Amino acid sequence: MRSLPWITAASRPLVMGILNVTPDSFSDGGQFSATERAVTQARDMVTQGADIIDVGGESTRPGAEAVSVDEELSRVIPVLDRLAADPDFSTPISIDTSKPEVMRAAVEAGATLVNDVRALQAPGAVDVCQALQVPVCLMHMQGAPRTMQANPAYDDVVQEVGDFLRARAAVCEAGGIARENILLDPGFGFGKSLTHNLCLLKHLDRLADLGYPLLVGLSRKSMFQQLLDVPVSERLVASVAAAVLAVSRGARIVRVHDVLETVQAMQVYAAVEHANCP
Ligand code: 7PM
Repeated sequence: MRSLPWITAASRPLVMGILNVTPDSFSDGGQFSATERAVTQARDMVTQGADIIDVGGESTRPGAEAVSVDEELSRVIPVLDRLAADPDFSTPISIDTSKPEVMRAAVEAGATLVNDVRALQAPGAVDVCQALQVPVCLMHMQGAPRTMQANPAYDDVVQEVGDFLRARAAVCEAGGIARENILLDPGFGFGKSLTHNLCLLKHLDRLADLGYPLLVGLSRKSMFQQLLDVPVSERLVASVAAAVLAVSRGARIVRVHDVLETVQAMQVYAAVEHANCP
């Protein structure tokens, strides 16, 4: 994935499968089994139709503690090495990180897209991505993961998220990252109330109008807990519905846990979009 035309040219919105390589999701301990399980899950998601696999070793959940560079590397690099060594695995991989050291090592190990919830604001991150010549996803977050859901506040959430994303894209372009290599993401749930999330989804077309492909992550998020009062295990239907609403308003990539169901929904969406009607 040297640049992004294949995203805008794709016949349907693309589905990015979430691969968390954190002790939270692999609680039986041991790096070996965590790596094995992640590799198996990556293959399963590809079988289910995933277009991209997003590998992440840092938990960015609200309230989460920071992870060291070495710890993050020890989680994600073995997974990338295993997938790179598999001749049957050719699906593009993105690396979900904010650390320049992890970005570089992951791309050297085969990742072809950098997904950063901090929009390359870490010192050196823009330079590393410029040197690596990889596409980058710049996400909006208000505050920091540990505290961002305490009291999110905006005068006009759509305007402010758009202003931030436009400014970060400008910084990246000034730093030598090609405009064609920039994706934007409003960051659902990252320092946003339920109303903020709903307004961003309702007016996502205004963010699409910034002119960069949009990626969105709504899958299983706590906005559905607030809306429906259902646990994580019962948020599939809401997540798929939200993904369809997002692509209908211009999103080009949806980042999800439930790949099979979301791919089917995207096929229905694309069939309607492309229907030849007399
Ligand atoms: C707990 C709560 C664990 C929330 C993980 C999360 C996004 C992302 C994440 C997103 C992009 C999740 C989040 N969310 N990257 N990484 N966009 N680009 O639901 O919305 O996976 S972490």
